[in-house]
Amino acid sequence: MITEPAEKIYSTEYDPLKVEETGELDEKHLQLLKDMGAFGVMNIFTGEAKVQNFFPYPKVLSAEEFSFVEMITEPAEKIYSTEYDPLKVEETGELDEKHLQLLKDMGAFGVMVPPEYGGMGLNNTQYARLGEVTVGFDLGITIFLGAHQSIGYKGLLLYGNKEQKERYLPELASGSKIAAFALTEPSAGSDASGIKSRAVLSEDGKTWTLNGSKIYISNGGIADYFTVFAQTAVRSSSGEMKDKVTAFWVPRTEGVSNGPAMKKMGINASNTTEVFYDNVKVPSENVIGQVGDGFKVAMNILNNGRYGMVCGLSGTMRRAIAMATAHAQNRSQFGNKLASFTGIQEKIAEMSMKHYVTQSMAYMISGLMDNGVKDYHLEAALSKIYASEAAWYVVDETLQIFGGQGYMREMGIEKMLRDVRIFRIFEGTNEILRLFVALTGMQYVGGHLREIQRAMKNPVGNLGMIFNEGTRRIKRSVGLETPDIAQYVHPEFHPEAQQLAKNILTFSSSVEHLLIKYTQGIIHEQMLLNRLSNAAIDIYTSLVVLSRVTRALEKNVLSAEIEKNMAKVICSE
Ligand code: MYA
Repeated sequence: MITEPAEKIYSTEYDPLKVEETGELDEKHLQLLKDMGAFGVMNIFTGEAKVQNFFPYPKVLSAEEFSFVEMITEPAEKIYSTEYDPLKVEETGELDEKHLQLLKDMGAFGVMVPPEYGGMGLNNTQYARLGEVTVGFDLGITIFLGAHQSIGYKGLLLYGNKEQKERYLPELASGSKIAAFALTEPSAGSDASGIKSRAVLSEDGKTWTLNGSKIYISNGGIADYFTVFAQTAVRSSSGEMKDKVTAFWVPRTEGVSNGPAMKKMGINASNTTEVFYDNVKVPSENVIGQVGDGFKVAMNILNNGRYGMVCGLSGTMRRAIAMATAHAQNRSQFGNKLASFTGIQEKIAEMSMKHYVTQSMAYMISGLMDNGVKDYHLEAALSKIYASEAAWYVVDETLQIFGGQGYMREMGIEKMLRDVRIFRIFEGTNEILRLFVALTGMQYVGGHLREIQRAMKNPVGNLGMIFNEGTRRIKRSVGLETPDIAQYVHPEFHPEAQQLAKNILTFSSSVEHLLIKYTQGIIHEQMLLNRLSNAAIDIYTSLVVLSRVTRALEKNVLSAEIEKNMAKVICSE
């Protein structure tokens, strides 16, 4: 439904060579993309919510796909629920041979690698399900596996050429070789483009010499291969040389070394070190993507990794809620089970709603990705922020429900709390991601406003556009132009859909108002940007939940009534 119009447009009327020459998309095609909702959640910034992007809620797995995942997750659940001791692994800081082998045997190192390269070839929705089921047991192991495949060799999967894939993916998918993602540097954390590592090409163009150091690298001490980002001199179109980031696939070879395992607050089953590159020779065929395109390569790997985190955190919350619920049903105080006290019931309800939202976000993104949507970076960032804060809340409340017992190490909840804390920091701190969401959305609106400004310079030629925009604004100012969300939503939720439509308009008016008031200076107004971002999260949350609950009610699934109650509260909150 989403990709069909795009295919039609691009296969019949679009001339890529012409667009390449002019260097920009013409008005008509830009508008077509907007109309088909290609800008996803970005549209809430202009008040033109392309709700059809989020409805119907993405198809769940087919029976065959589902049973395949169950077949894989069953041994994992068995292994981790019976024989695995996360506290012991945490103490030693590494997985024992037996458990490592079990993970290899079940194919856990190549979950999304296509079968022709030796992997399991799961689609994104299957991956989401697998992550959800397996991750709850030990987030440290998740980071070990995630740093390897979610970001470590993801560059090869997304941008690698045939030779690179054929040569490296099989050994990575089997787990006989381990990968790591090396972006962060001592002076470049959130400011990813500020990296100082440098690679210089030899005169014959065959070899790069790489120098620099990276910090906080997951799998840094055990990886056989690194996706490394370094500055390189690139000739710009005007002929001058400029520094641009390039991504390299670097084997552990002469000149590569690492520091000792860093002592961390949590995720101790994963290895984190500094990594040093000292005159490392990297063959030119090991560039990932194009020379100079490394920043985009990094960002797209991270967009992809952020979605994996949302799936994993959903699994963590699920496990915590199961523990809290079981405890509340068993533990008596003042002559009654904890579960009978409304104060405890309220806690578990709040935890369950946060889990419901997170899980809905995970499957919304995986569904969009499986449907071929490429632009999901805002959705991934919004969901990562939400999921990491929700998981912190849920695990903390679980510990609270367990009381003194929860504070003791042997329960494993304090470990979960320590483990989950990092998710608000890595793969983009929530602070930087909030700014990223607000600024990216505003850039989109800014472009829109600039188009109108341009049109005003030639009012006669652009009369249609100016008239349409004028009409839209007048209608909006008297409340006539609200996005028709209700048409997609189950009748039980029409009031919530109407409220959401109004919220989207209020939001987009605020965005426009701020842009007109501050113009480019808006980038320095972090307090305002944070508020916009929080509003965007709330709007997106409601959209996703309305979509999921509509499906639940239409299909009358077993949990429909509970989902309805949760969705009512989530939307009103
Ligand atoms: S790895 C380290 C993580 N580090 C980060 O995440 C760094 C955070 N910083 C940034 O993301 C960037 O520096 C920011 C932009 C956002 C601040 N998608 O001028 P710009 C484009 C697509 O804004 P800057 C770790 O933690 C942008 O449009 N494009 O750039 C390990 C522009 O394009 P153009 C993007 O101000 C954790 C250009 O780039 C994006 O310098 C281990 C420049 O933009 C984007 N997102 O900074 C975890 N951003 O030029 C293990 C920007 O065309 C995994 N752009 O206009 C666990 C997983 C669990 C899995 C479980 C399941 C099993």
